[in-house]
Amino acid sequence: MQIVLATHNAHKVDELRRILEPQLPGIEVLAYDGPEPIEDGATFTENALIKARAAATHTGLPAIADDSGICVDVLGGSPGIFSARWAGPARDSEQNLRLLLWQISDIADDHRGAHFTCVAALALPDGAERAVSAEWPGQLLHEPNGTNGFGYDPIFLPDGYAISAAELSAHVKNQVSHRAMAFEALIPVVREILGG
Ligand code: ITT
Repeated sequence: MQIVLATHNAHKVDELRRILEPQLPGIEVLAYDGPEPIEDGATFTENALIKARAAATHTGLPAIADDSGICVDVLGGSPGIFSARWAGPARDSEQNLRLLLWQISDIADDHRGAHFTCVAALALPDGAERAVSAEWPGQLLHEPNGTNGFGYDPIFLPDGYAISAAELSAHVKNQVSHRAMAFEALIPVVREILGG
């Protein structure tokens, strides 16, 4: 049995393979290089389902997608679904991170709460679909630290840790992150529907 990973983000592909493959031994996880749909949903769930549906329709295979981002309390939940293009359509991670740091530069430590959100979605070519969501709480640092991970990891201090998400090993991040938790919840659904 095969399943398509409906993302064009190489970092997500890497994390998702590490999360999924040990738990879905009978299922071959394929990368997706088909057309990217317009992510014009108003929520993480809508966007995750848009991506999963597009890949399932294009490939004729079951597809799973991730829509994720960082939500900052003092910014009312932004960047949220706009995390990948916060500083503009170039989707430059470094510029996104710098803009966010600048926007909260005068905010004190006790008001720098934030969380990552991930919605994991499964869509089948026959139209069946499911989506589950998870959050990873923490706070934003004042300067980037660490080189692991991607995106906003260098400025995210997860609750319960004294180091940034970019200083965690891939092994640890993939056990505790928003992505790990959302896909942990989706895996039984995948197993139930596809067997594996
Ligand atoms: P696809 O739509 O092709 O999956 P994308 O990167 O555009 O790739 P999203 O629209 O879901 O995906 O945007 C996710 C952005 O949120 C991502 O580019 C990062 O900026 C941020 N993000 C999500 N998960 C993250 C993580 O684990 N660590 C750091 N930043 C993360």
